[in-house]
Amino acid sequence: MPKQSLNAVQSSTEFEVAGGGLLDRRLFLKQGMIFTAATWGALSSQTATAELDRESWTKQPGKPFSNYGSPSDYEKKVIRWIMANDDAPGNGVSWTPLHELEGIVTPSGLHFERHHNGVPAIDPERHRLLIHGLVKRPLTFSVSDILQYPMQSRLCFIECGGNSNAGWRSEPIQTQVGYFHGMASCSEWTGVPLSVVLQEAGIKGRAKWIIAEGGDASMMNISLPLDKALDDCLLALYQNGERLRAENGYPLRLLVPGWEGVLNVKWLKRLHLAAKPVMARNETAKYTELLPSGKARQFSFVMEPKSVITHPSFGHRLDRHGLYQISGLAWSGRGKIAKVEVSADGGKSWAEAELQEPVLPKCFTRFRIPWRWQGQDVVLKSRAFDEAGAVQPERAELIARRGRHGYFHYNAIVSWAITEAGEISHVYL
Ligand SMILES: Nc1nc2c(c(=O)[nH]1)N[C@H]1C(S)=C(S)[C@@H](COP(=O)(O)O)O[C@H]1N2
Ligand SMILES: [Mo]
Repeated sequence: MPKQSLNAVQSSTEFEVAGGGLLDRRLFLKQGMIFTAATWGALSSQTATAELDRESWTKQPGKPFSNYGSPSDYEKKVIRWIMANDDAPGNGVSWTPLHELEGIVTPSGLHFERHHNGVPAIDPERHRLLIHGLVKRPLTFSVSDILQYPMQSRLCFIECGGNSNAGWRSEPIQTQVGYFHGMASCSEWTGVPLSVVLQEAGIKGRAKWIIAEGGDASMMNISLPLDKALDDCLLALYQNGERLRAENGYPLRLLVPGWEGVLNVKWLKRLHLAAKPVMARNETAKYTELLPSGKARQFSFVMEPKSVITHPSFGHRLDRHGLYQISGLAWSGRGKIAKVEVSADGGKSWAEAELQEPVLPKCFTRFRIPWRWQGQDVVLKSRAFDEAGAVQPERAELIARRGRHGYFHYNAIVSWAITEAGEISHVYL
């Protein structure tokens, strides 16, 4: 491995960002991940092998095999935070701890949950999916019927339309990224294209919508435009290689890539083809947005581009000066992330981050950029651009467009202020 001295790297590729330390993605592009300890400064300490050899785990046989693995005992603090109704504990949310995770895949046990009336204990042998309404042949499928069709996998995010809604508050919420933006998770989903089973039922010409209904005690239903159903929706059976988790829709859920979470009906039991939307609770009273004009925006399905720096972020503390790797997540319901820019001076100047492969449509994308902190006050921000040309807005722009009475679809730029002491808070800038 070629040794890069810090000064050589610095003089050839870094540039100063006004007041904000040094940000430069070319450090990564040119040298790849070939950073030596010298590049980063002394982050490691020398541990004598003899010392390690005295640890108990090197002396006794370890635990036997397990039929199903679980995280290390030292990682038990990495959990979903639950916010549920005291009187109806199955109604609420649990959040993905995005600030504790890396890469783009959400471990299945940490996928966020949004249930309206708890997690049903569905016996897959007895579950059925009915397709009826404006079809030539109403059909009923068992789960084993659906398992026989050719399948496809795709990595994609699911994000609740209510994710990040704390951003609408007049004061910036002080909480970890996961409990602010963690109603979004990303998995590899495998299942049967919805178009295949719809074609088998035969779609009548007047059909324009599909009313999808879940088999839980909330009987949640929602209207999905037929065009989207035929485009890229899946009847998902597997999540990250194993059958769906009960919380995420076992044995069958609808996957509606890039569109708001509520359309991804879990425990799917019915698809009713219709000429018009059903005007369900979740597309009238909820998941609509009151605009400054006094009119409400309805059927605002697509999740607009969003990004957030997860490291460093609220709850972390910078305890040394020197090089850091800023890391974060970006995603867009319109397609691939085209670019993420990072600012270390509150948005005066921006540098382009490296996008880690794979960069997939409607999927979490990990961005990274090296940054040198010299101990000054800084404000870190990231902004996402997608391939459809949409750009993540500043908060003031979003409010100018949408007003102050919003609750859903908040996707403004997030700012982290870092003090000289290395403390991080959420600010509006
Ligand atoms: N049957 C049913 N489907 C449902 C829900 C529900 O309560 N019941 N919640 C919806 C909402 S609002 C969201 S955001 C997503 C959440 O999916 P997840 O719990 O797998 O993260 O599921 C949707 N599908
Ligand atoms: Mo949701």
